[in-house]
Amino acid sequence: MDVARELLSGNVLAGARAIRWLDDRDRRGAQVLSSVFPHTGRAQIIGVTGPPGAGKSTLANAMITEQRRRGRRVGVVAIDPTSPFSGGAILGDRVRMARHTLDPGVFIRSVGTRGHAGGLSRSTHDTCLILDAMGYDVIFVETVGVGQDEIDIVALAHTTIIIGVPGLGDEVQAIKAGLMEVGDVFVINKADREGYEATRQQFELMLHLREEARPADAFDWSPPLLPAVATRDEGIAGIIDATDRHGSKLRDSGEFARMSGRRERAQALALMGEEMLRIAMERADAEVLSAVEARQIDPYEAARLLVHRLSPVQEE
Ligand SMILES: Nc1nc2c(ncn2[C@@H]2O[C@H](COP(=O)(O)OP(=O)(O)OP(=O)(O)O)[C@@H](O)[C@H]2O)c(=O)[nH]1
Ligand SMILES: [Mg+2]
Repeated sequence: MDVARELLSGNVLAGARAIRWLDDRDRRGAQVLSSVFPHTGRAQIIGVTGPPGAGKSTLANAMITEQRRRGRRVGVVAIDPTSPFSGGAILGDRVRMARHTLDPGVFIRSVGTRGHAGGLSRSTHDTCLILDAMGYDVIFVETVGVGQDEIDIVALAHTTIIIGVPGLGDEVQAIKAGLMEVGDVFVINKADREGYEATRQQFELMLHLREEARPADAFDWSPPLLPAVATRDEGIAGIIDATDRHGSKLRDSGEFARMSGRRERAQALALMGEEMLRIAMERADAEVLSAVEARQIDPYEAARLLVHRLSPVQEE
């Protein structure tokens, strides 16, 4: 099968194969990506992040339904940071999202690290490009947690939804530490729970402070703060209204294309870094390595010599 052509026409088997090749670093993956790349850059990538158990998957599930109602085809990338020892979370998500698995307008993939450094953001990026080429209008990227990895992954998204829940002081601190800056739409899920009002006030204060600190030349967007009860589908239409508004504003201002461009640039640099490391490791000078092994020179000196002795790389 002509994988590139098939996936452009939306064939999910072709899409899955391309993603697997890219994950496996099979050469055919890069070839497919290069033929479909001109057809990417259209999908709105929406990052969904928040602390463990906040209701990200339940909410994503409800948001898929709402996007489908609005006539859109939806891709979902669920990040599995525990892979290759994937725990119960993704399995639970599969069950939770089961109602969408028979819908040809929805394509759900989970990505793991496969043990490669930087693998998570690379696989996520590749998967998003393939889904984009397959013609999905919206791609949800769900990540667990609130650490630096999540912030990096979220940097991939055009629109970022940050989910908080009532009654967790530490979590609010964690969100404050980094995610407050990158969120475009804030949701307090489990609004049916006790402590909603106090959490809403905390978020409101943080958003207010962020507004005050916003540089005059920054993108003109004030992040809304919305309540939701994902398990009862409450507040979902309002969230999609907000991500739609954000998407339109990005497109109208030209920022959408600029963001996508910056993302590909960052990806190119990251791939260059990986490639250079691989090449350098392969060509490490044996003499220098023996010398350091025999303790004739120290590791710092060895590293300096190893870099120095690298020969220029010829294009293959
Ligand atoms: N009361 C209440 N429970 C909810 C709500 N949304 C989700 N839950 C429940 O919270 C639990 C966790 O929901 P998930 O959607 O798995 O949360 P998650 O953020 O995806 O969890 P991880 O992926 O494990 O981090 C489940 O038992 C949900 O049924 C809500 O709005 N109200
Ligand atoms: Mg989840």
